[in-house]
Formats: sequence, C-alpha cells, structure tokens
Amino acid sequence: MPSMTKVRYEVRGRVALATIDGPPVNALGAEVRAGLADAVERANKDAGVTALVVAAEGKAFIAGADISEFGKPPVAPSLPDLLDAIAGSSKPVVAAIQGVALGGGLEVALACHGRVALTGAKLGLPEIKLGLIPGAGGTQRLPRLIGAAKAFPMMLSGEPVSAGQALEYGLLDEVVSENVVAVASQLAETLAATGAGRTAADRLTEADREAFEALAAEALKKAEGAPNVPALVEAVRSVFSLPFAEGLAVERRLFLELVADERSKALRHVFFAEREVAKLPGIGPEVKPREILSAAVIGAGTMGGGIAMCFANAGIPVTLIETAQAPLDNGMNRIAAIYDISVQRGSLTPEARAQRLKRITPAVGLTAAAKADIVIEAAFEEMGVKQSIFTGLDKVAKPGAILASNTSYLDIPTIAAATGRPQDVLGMHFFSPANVMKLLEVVRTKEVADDVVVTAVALGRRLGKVPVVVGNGFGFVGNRMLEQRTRATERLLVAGALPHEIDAALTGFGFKMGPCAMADLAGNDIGWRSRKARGLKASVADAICEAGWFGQKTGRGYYLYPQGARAGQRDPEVEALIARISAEKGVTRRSFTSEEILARLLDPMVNEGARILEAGIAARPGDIDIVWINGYNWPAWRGGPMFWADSVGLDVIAKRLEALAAETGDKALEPAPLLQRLAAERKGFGSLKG
Ligand code: 3H9
Repeated sequence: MPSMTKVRYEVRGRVALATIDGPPVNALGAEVRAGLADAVERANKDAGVTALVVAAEGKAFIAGADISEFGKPPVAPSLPDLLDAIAGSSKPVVAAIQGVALGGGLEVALACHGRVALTGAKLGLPEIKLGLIPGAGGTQRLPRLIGAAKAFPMMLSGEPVSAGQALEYGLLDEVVSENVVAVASQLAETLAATGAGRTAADRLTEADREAFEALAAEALKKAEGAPNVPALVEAVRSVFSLPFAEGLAVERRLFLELVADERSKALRHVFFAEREVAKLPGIGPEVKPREILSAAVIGAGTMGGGIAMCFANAGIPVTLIETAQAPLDNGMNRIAAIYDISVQRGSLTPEARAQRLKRITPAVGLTAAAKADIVIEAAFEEMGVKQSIFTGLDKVAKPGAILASNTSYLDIPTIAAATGRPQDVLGMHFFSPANVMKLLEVVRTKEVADDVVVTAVALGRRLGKVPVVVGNGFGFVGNRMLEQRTRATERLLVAGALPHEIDAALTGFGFKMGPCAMADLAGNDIGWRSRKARGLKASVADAICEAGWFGQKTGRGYYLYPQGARAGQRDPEVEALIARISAEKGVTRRSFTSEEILARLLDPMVNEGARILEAGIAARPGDIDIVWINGYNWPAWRGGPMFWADSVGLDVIAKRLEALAAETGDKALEPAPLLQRLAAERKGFGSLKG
C-alpha cells in the first residue's frame, strides 16, 4: 500500500479539504490516487462533515495521469475507480482549481459535483498529443457537461481553454480572483444543503449531435492515419447512443489499446526527452544566464537573415552586418519579402511586420557589433573566413559579449582560438530556414564558460527554438548522422534502387521528403562543393552535378521539375545514368523492398548515433531523437532514430550492419562498440538513461 503523504486531509468547519501536494505538477501517481480515495472515504464516514473540497498546492492543480506509469503494472486504485468514488460520493465534492488542470486532472474536476477556478487557470484534455484519448471519463463527462460540439474540439486539439472560456462553456461554476478554496467550500456547503448537483445530459441535443458529427467528419478526413482521432470520435459518439457506464467502457477499451500502441509510446518518450534535453550535464541551477538585450548577426545571406528574423520576431533588437552595401540590401529585401508573404497569408499584421523590420538595423563592417550582447556569425562556411571574422570581433566586441558561430561542420575551438576569449565562444547551429526550424544545436567546447552555455540555451528558448547542447565534432549530431544517410542513399542507387523508390520508403515511414527530393530542394551543388573540399567522391551525386542538374533551381536534379514544378517527376536520363554507373562498377543491379531500403538508410544513422554517444557529443540518446525530430522532420510518432532502433531491437540492427559491412567491405559500417554491447546484453539505448 503506497503511503498517502501526497494528499493532506483536514476538516474546516463542516467541510473536509483534501490538498494534493505532489510537486512538481501534482500528477496522479499511485500515492496521489490513494490519498484522494482515502479522503473521499473519510469524508463520507465522518458524520460531522457535509462535503469535500479537492484542492492542490503549487503551480498546477493536476497535470494529469502520471505518464511515467503508463505501460507498467497497474497499482490500485485506478484513476477510473477513484473517479467513480468521487462521482458516487454521497457528500458533494467540489474542485478548487488553480494553475493547470490537464488530462486526468481535468477528469478529476469533471467527476466532482462542482468546480471553482482561480483566474489564470487553464483547463484542457491534451491526451491527443500523446497519441491517446482521455481515459478516465473525459470523453463521456465533458460532452454531457458542455455539449459534444464544444467538448470534441477541446479533446481534438488538446489545447487548454482559459478559466473565463471554461466558465462561458459551463465547465466551471465560478471563477474567482482569490480565495479559491474558501469559495469552493461555500459551493460545497450549498450543494450539500440543496442536494443539487450538475446533471447536464440535456446538453446532448439532436442539434449538438449534428454539430459534433460535422466536426468529426472533418477531423477524420484530416487524421492522416493517426489512430487516436477515430478512437476519439468513437468514444464521444457513444455519449449519444450508449448509457454512461457503457460509454465509459468504450472509452476505457480504446484508451488501453492506444496506450499499448507503439506510436503513443514514441510520443510519450518524446515528451520526457524534450524535458530531459533541458537538463545540462554538469551545470547546476546556480549558474545564471548573462543578460541579452541586443544582438548582432554577421552575414546577411539566407541563414544570417533567418537568424536576424528570429531575434526580431522575439522582440530583441538586432544589427545585421555585411561587408558591403549590396549584399546587405539584398539580405534586407529578402527578409522584407518573407514578412510580406506572412502578411499576405494573414499570419502577420502589417503593423507587426513594420515593427519587426524596425528591430533589424542593417550595417556595413564589424564595428557595428560593438554594443551587442551576443554576436552570431553566419558567414561563408570556410575556416579562414570564420577566423578572420572572429579576430575582428575580438577587437570590437564588448567584454562579456557572447561570440557564436553558426557553422554546420567546422571546428569551434579552432574558430575560438582566433580570439583571446575562448571562454565566450561557442557554436549556435540554426537549421534552414532559420526563422522556421525549431532545432538549435548549442555547441559546447571544453573552454567555453558554463554561463555562456546557459545563456545560449535560454536565448534559444526565447527565440522559440528547441536548444540541444552538443559536443564539438564534425557535423555535431544532426549533420554527422545525416551524412550517413546521404552515403547510404548513394550506395542504394548504385546497388539497384531508384531515387523515387528510396524517397517512397522514407515518406512511407513518415518523413515529409526523401533524401533525393531533399537534395534537389536544397541544391545538389552544396553537397558536391563540400565533398570536393574534403576530397570525397559519390559517383551518382557527382555525375548529376557534373551534368549541371543542381535540383529544383535548375529544373532538374534527381528528378525533373518542368515549368518550375515543385514535385519532381522521374527522369529516364538520370535513371539511365545511374544504371551506367552501376555497370561501370561491375554491379549487377537488384531490386530492394521498402523495408530493405529503410534498414539500409537508417541503420548506419543509428550506428553513428551510438558513436556520438560513445564520444559524449550527445549527452543522452533522447537528445539525438530531439535533434532529428526538430531539425530533420523525423516523425515524432516514430520517437526519433534511437527510440526507433530500440523498437526494432539492437540485436537485429547489429546483425544487419554486420551483413552490410561484409557486403560492401566497408569496415565503418560494422556495429559501434556501444551498439554491440547493448545488443549482446539485449538492451536498448533507453537503458542508458539516468
Ligand atoms: C492523462 O492524463 C490520461 C488520462 O486521461 C487517463 C489516465 C487513465 N506525468 O513540463 P515541465 C513532469 S495523460 C508525469 O518541465 P512546465 C515533467 O516530466 C496526461 N510527469 O514544467 C517534468 O519532470 P522533470 C495528460 C509529468 O511548468 C516536471 O513534471 N497531461 C507530467 O513547463 C515539470 O514539467 C499532459 O499531457 C505527467 N502528466 O509545464 C500534461 N507532467 O522535472 C503534461 C509533467 O523531472 N504536462 N511532468 O523533468 C505538461 O503539459 C506540462 O508539464 C505542464 C507544466 C504544463 C503541466
């Protein structure tokens, strides 16, 4: 029997008060459930008590079921049983809500006989975001209380509503600006005296059903194979056709099916990985960020312009610096044009556009960076260029200013060595388009000061990014693994697969685009230039570039793009070229299934991920997953490459890599020692946590 220390029970006058005290967010773990069940029982047994109020300490009322308990053996009382006890209590129970009431937390409130909330409270059922549906009566009680046409969109979006909105919906009885527990106690006594309780099944009218069905039809059309949307529709629909208890049983069955589904497991993994990634190994809470009131960005190209926009969008004044007026004007025009598109689309008002543009000050010459609290260099990707910029910055930047490079591949300590202040230098690697993509790799060197890392992470969040701290090393985390996928693509093309087959395998997996379409979009010449600089060759990719087929911008690449088409069409010439290259290499082409293609593309990435972990470039497997989900469109419901590898089985992946290494004679494809060890122990990367 778990201890009940997380719920305090006391009696104030004739009303009992159960206060949840389960920091950080009062999730409904076993102890909290047991404490609440005990409070309901005690209040019902105590002749001196007429009603019960459920309240909570801290910033949240209740953040929901304890997500970390899902998939583990159940511990009584279950949440549905607890809520049955609350709803069936002979003495009225009233919820006193402050902060967030989410998921199971709102379901607790819904099972109560009355609900009072403090201004600023937020109420929602976010289960959909975890690949689930509400599983403790939410799909049955909320529609009965406020009508299915209002309840369904709340559950479908997962977004919480404000206390004011909830009051308007009839979800709350009262909203108060203070003394929420006292007001809830008064309501509880009134309910006890009058015997009144909310029976709102009359909200379920024919008009409501029709409105719900229209919303449901639209939601199902957009569901794109997500299993929980049809489940949500089925559960809510049953409020119109089944008695309450049977509806609850339908909801329970669907909820349990979804909890067991690999897609929800992946989304739950991502939820925790997103929070883990914020914890910086070896840096305690005593390390405070430096103040950032202004910024400068060096280089007004696509990347620099996008980064400047991030600052302007976040309300931070930024100076955009170039070496000459012409590229600066081009850069500013490009930024204005991007904002124009947002205004045309209606996502930005003309006033906001003007304000944002005003925050960007164009300037020629590095001295314009003198007053900035942070300078981000986004110049040409060449060490000499970077070093001369950092030497210049060292002369002009104020003491304590953070000097960051947006390099994708280059060695940060070498860049930092161009200054006399390596403790202030780090990498801040944005992803293109920088004003859109969420990922920010914060590259931590051995020399950089802890508060600089903390500042970069805090700033990243202010800019709306997902910052992931990574170690220094070629390509850091994301591009280092991407290179493995690019090489795998080349191998597959030579061995017998065609561009559209490779791309289809990845889009079938859930990516928005495959590697060939992606290369055509980004420009094949980028990789070509980088290979040449490093003395590397890729027969097919090089031949395509030698033919001048750089991708969409030239109308052809791996595919044809007639008349500026955005979706590529198969190109017989490219396919013949690939076949010729295979023949020249003496390769007899063979066909590959989608599964084989996937394994050949993804296994080497996982292997590289293992090496990245061995080298300490990423602190945790989950960090790698967050990089790939936020920077490279890895589908979140597949959990990221390391989670995916665990779900396939590391022993399976290790065997496949051994076979690939033998077939190609490429020793680099042999399983990394960490992968081998975990596979032999029959463990996953997930076992490395904590
Ligand atoms: C559900 O309720 C199912 C039911 O319908 C049916 C059941 C039968 N569980 O985000 P933060 C941890 S499904 C376990 O950094 P914030 C979190 O990991 C649930 N742990 O704070 C972190 O731990 P740590 C539906 C949880 O202030 C710490 O709390 N509910 C849970 O930025 C602080 O979190 C949801 O989906 C949880 N439910 O945001 C709500 N929630 O410090 C999920 C949080 O060790 N939660 N933790 O890293 C949230 O949206 C945000 O956490 C919240 C606070 C807005 C509450």
